[in-house]
Amino acid sequence: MSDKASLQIILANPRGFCAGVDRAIEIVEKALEKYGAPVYVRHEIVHNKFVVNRLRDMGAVFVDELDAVPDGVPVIFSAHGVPKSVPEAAETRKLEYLDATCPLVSKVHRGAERHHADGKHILLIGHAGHPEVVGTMGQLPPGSMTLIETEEDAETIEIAEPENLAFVTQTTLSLDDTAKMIEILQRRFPSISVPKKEDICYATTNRQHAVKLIAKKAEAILVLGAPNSSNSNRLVEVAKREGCTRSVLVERAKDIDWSQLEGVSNLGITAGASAPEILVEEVIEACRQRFDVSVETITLTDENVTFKLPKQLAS
Ligand code: 10D
Ligand code: SF4
Repeated sequence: MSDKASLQIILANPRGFCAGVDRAIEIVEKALEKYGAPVYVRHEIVHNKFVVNRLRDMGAVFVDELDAVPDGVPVIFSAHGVPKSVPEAAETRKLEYLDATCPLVSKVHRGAERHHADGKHILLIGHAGHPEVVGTMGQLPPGSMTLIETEEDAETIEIAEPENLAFVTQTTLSLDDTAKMIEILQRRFPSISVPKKEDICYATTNRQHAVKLIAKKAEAILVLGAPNSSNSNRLVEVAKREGCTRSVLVERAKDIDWSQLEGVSNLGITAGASAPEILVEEVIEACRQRFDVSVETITLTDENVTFKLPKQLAS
């Protein structure tokens, strides 16, 4: 008989890497093989220090802006997307660049361009300052888009030509919050163009639905993810709102405040789209050191999405 307390771990499935993150990381790895180190990457390729440090050890150099990339070396744009001015500047400097923007983010960019070509003003639902929002805004001339961050923004925004309006969203938002904002916009601007399917991606959608399932059973939830990862933060919020108030974001096992788990016998675990599975395994191992652990997985759905590599790297 073990003298450790028992702990039932409930794993959410799907969790962790999405197809856009897999592709972005593979682009850096393949670029290092093709060109040799150093390969420059503008912004964290995905919002996870573990991923970034591993690629840095392989020869990737991470910089905030293109200005920091020396002439003559290849540069990769992160999965979150970039304003049009960035590839334009790379072309002017004759830099070889690879675009690791997730195809589902690029799809939002093209949607915004279509609305603009149709003469519409665009509302972008998203979080100010997030690189995806900066990238999406930067697809069009200044003034073409207005950012909506909250329900209050949706209630109060004044639009010059309300009959000529469309919206797009960041891909990693809370499904529930976004639905509320869209409802307000549709009430206030009945002729707003509504897409067939909103822009929140399949991975964000599945991870939020899956964390809701484990939140029903777990007394506490650990969400593996980085503080600057939008989709990971949304998982914590969703879990809390579903009733699991002891839900926290952790970057790695060493960040767990074990005192917060005192008395917990059912612990949910999930991971944001940029958090590698090895970090989930590390947390389970850390739990095994302290508890008599059993592991159960709750599956919402199995994902089978993959994206092609850019043509420069396709073998
Ligand atoms: O902050 P975030 O959720 O947008 O990005 P992260 O790198 O954490 O996850 C991947 C999601 C991307 C690239 C946006 F679609
Ligand atoms: Fe693409 Fe969605 Fe993953 Fe973002 S979270 S990289 S949009 S699949």
